[in-house]
Amino acid sequence: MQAIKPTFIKGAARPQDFPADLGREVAVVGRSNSGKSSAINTAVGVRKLARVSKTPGRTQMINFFELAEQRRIVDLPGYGFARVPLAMRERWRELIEAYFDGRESLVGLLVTVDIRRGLSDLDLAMVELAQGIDVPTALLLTKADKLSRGAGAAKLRQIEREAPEDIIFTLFSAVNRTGVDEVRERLAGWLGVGAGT
Ligand SMILES: Nc1nc2c(ncn2[C@@H]2O[C@H](COP(=O)(O)OP(=O)(O)OP(=O)(O)O)[C@@H](O)[C@H]2O)c(=O)[nH]1
Ligand SMILES: [Mg+2]
Repeated sequence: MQAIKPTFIKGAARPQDFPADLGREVAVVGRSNSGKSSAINTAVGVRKLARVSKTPGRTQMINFFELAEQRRIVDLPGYGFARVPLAMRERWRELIEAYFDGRESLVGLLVTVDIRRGLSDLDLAMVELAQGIDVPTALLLTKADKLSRGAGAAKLRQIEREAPEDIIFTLFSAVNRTGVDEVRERLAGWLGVGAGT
């Protein structure tokens, strides 16, 4: 397979706008501001591929990126941002449900969780949703640089206790690059193509 430079394909606000459901695709989902876009950029090694924002709830569309021919990574809109109006939350749910409902090319899901905040009910619901359709799922405990090594390890153990048993964890930081190699290996395993440099 020909490796290409990771590129933005399109943002889709409606299921009709999703790119063709061919090949393989990995999705990244998580709370608003949990570091989805930063994780994608760090993992694929392109600094400004996905838009990073200090304001939570910016990414309202499903953004599709191509890593190689028919190999995609998908930035899903964040959830759990209290100030988002109810109608928008409803739209988010419909869009996410449409995405997970029969997306044949979906081969893996990364759920980003700010390690300082721990798991929310919505994080657990996403994990359940993915497991219910047999999509391999891993939790990315993001912003690990914000905690000391000891505090990070303690938080990791706590989250492990709260999470479903068969779930994989990676301690991650887009800032000090903790866990980057692990995430790249996981992506390569799922997509069958190398990510990042
Ligand atoms: N310290 C630290 N900050 C991070 C890390 N990852 C992301 N951030 C910061 O957290 C904020 C949100 O990051 P994004 O990557 O935009 O988060 P997101 O989950 O894509 O956010 P939405 O698209 O709004 O849902 C930004 O200010 C980032 O710079 C990290 O590993 N360490
Ligand atoms: Mg984002």
